[in-house]
Amino acid sequence: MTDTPPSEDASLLIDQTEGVCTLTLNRPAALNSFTVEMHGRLLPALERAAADTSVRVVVITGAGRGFCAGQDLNDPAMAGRGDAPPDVADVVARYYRPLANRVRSMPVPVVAAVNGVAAGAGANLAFCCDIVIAARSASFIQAFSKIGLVPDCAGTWLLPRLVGRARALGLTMLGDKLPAEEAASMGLIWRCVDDAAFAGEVKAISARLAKMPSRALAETRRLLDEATTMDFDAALLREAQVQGQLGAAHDFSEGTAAFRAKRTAVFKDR
Ligand code: T3D
Repeated sequence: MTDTPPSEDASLLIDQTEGVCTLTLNRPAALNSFTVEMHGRLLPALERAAADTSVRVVVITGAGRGFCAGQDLNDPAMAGRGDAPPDVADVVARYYRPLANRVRSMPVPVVAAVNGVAAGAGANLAFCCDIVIAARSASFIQAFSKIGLVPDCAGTWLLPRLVGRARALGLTMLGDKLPAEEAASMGLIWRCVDDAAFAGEVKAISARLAKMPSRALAETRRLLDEATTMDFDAALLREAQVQGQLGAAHDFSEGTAAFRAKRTAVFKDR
């Protein structure tokens, strides 16, 4: 497993330690909102993590007091040409759609460590992740309605599935700040932890996921997502197909051998 020292650049910090690749959005003065430059670093970093078999879990977090405030509304990409309005469709197609698809199809689990406010596409980036842990002082805002847009970065797909239509509409239409504790109690995120315990909890859960069978976890996510548009029997069929594939793979034989030998399994499939 190759550990690399933190690599620093303007808008994204990358650290790889013991199979955990931590990507820190790093524009704290603007609450880590997305510029073209930051998009240009995050997506390739995710691509590299997906291709690097020594990476077993990805953590996305933010520097400073925010997680991510969505699109940087001052970025040149938001300025139109002359009298023409900004090409918002292009920004979404070029950056947010590939980002949501990439996070959602990573071959390893992705943890959102929400250290502070997550707004607009920043909130939905977190909800794209598999496990969302938030500090108690963090909050989530579907800020889109306040600036005359609809939710993007997969918010329209994710929110009703996570919390149901009534809450999804309340959150997106009103655009109120939702404290992390309420987000956890309505099932929008996995867990809210005290600020003092936040870093330790993120570390513990990431280390735990890094030792788990990555391929089975990624297939679990895929089946859960697929099943939302399937009937009962079609979902049973997909379970059987994927179970058949995993049953023939290394991690299953290792897992069962380790169980019988009463030792810790060492998983390696991707
Ligand atoms: O092309 C497209 O636009 C399509 C894609 C859309 C995706 C989206 O994400 S749309 C939604 C964009 N995001 C927002 O509308 C959120 C805007 N921000 C806020 O509403 C508030 O900042 C927060 C509720 C997130 C936090 O409020 P608060 O009071 O804790 O902090 P603040 O004072 O507002 O912000 C601190 C600084 O960050 C401030 O800069 P300053 O005055 O200290 O120099 C503020 O301007 C800056 N900042 C916060 N969010 C953004 C931002 N700068 C640029 N863009 C932002 N989104």
